[in-house]
Amino acid sequence: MQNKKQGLFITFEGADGCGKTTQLNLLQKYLEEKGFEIVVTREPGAKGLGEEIRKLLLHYDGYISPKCEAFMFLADRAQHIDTIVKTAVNEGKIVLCDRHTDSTIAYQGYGRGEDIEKLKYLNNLATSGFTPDLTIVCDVDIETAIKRRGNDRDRMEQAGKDFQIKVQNGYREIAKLEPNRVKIIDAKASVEEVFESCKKVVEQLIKKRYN
Ligand code: T5A
Repeated sequence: MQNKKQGLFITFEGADGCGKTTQLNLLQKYLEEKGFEIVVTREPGAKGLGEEIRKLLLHYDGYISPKCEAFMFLADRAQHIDTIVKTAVNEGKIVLCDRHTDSTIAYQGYGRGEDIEKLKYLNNLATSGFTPDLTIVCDVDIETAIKRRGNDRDRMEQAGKDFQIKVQNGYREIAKLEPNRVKIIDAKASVEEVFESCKKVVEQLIKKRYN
């Protein structure tokens, strides 16, 4: 069924609490049942050194400058792509990644106000140009996302509602600029309904790649 020579790299994105991790987990189960070999991973902090960077990014109890924050996400990404993602995709696996380059553009660029073109350049440097085949952005109004998130807030989630709105608008801009790769999914509906939309875009990609 799956051509062992060709894997896929699918990323999930969206503002905090949008429901992307739930969708990623459902997709993993769905694709495994179809016989695909799946690797689930995340940024920041897939494992090892990345986990240490994640602890600092999300729980460091002091000031982190916006540029330092950006470089820490990028450092994690460079390690993650080189040690986990590229290998798995080259082995023919489907990699499902919770957040990737678009998070840096949406959060550090649109959210924190860092220069977007420079961030794109740095993303490219960190990944050596290795780009997702598909990016699913779970789009939900920020009030709903905040409710879904609950009260336990990490350092990034403490940035506030206005910040999350900028992030969400950032994702919408990214999708406009790269409509072939980036698909916006309406994530306000029930988990099952949202999954139907995810499945649709993933099946289109799989059909193109493996049939
Ligand atoms: N970051 C990351 C950057 O600033 N720059 C970068 O370059 C990168 C890579 C990562 C933080 O780092 C930032 C972004 C983030 O702020 P994280 O711990 O990975 O932090 O947190 P999040 O990515 O925000 O992920 P979460 O797991 O907290 O939220 P999700 O994935 O959006 O949501 P999920 O699926 O866990 O669902 C949240 C709750 O909602 C429910 C779920 O059951 C769950 O309780 N839910 C729904 N309820 C009703 N209807 C639905 N359709 C629902 N879908 C989910």
